[in-house]
Amino acid sequence: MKKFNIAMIGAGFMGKAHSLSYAGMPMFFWPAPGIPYRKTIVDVTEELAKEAAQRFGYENYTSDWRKVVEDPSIDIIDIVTPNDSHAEIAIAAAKAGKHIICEKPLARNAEEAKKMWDAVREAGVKHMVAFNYRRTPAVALAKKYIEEGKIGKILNFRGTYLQDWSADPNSPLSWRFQKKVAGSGALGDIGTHVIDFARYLVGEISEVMAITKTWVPERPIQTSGVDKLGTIKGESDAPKGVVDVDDEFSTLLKFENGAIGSIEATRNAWGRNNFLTFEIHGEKGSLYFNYERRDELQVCFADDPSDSKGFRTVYTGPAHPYGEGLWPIPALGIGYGETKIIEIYDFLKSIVEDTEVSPNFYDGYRIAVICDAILESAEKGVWVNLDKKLV
Ligand code: SOE
Repeated sequence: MKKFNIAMIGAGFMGKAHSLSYAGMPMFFWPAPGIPYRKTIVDVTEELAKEAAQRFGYENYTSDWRKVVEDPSIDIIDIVTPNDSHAEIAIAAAKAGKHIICEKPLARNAEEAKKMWDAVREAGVKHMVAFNYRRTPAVALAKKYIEEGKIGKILNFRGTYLQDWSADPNSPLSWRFQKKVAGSGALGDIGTHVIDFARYLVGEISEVMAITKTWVPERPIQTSGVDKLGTIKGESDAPKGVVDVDDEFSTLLKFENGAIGSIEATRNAWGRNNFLTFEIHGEKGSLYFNYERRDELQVCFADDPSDSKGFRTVYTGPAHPYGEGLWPIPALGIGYGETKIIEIYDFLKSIVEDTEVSPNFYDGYRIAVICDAILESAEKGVWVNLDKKLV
């Protein structure tokens, strides 16, 4: 069984999630496609990197990502840093011949994402962008039903991603509220997960018509570099800095295959936590998913008997996608960690079997084009056609 030496660049929330997935993947999926070995972790200082190595189980640590990218013993570079460093690290890693998994969104804009996609293509390395939610078994089951024709031709996709961690104006001005680091706000951070669902389940988006809003124009400046996702509040009299990204967006969609739809995302919706949903209507049925009830796919089929027609719940388990590796009884409970474990399983499989994995840097680039178009549409108040936006 091939051993893969992993170097993780970054050690925050996603560093934790990805480290867990390397440790857990062979425990779930056996025989594993390969054994991930946690070789080196990088954080901003040697002290933090040392602590991260201890906590997340890496053999080595450093604060110099360039040294790691050049290390011939490393097979996979895992990028879990804020968005403004994704391109520089990924392009260097591709040039050094490393396979790359990069957190979402791939880049701050389409131009940057295109350079990353060009770099991995030229280098011939495997690449993945970590839109993990499509690997929730219930979402993969929706995809299977759609491919089997169970809901027929798709008419409509309605997606939401609602959170509330930034609804409090004292949630500090982390990098997620700064355009130069994040690229955009709720759009890039969470809206991209729904855009990934839309492309995965329905098909390519052809036009968007959007609106964006920034509800909290200034926030307390964050004194430490660590992003606590609003769980630690700034003092209300602390110096404030400007938020120059969207807090919320809504967009109408037209798909190339004729379907229509909408996506909305906000981090200012009190009471919503990880309210990532889609409802899809087809000519022969409907599907509904909400990540807050992630073991469940709601289905309604037009040819169900009329006296029992209506949404019913399928609890995912061994009979469903990835069921062979997960828990032996439906509804034992899929978590965020499992979606990340499945992600790493599929990524290593693609390397071992030399196949294309999705979502990859091409998908990340197409999603970045859609994000740019959403921002342009909101600014100009017009429909924006995506074909003309490919860079
Ligand atoms: C913050 O909104 C965030 O951590 C996103 O960045 C993740 O992608 C999402 O899955 C959870 O929420």
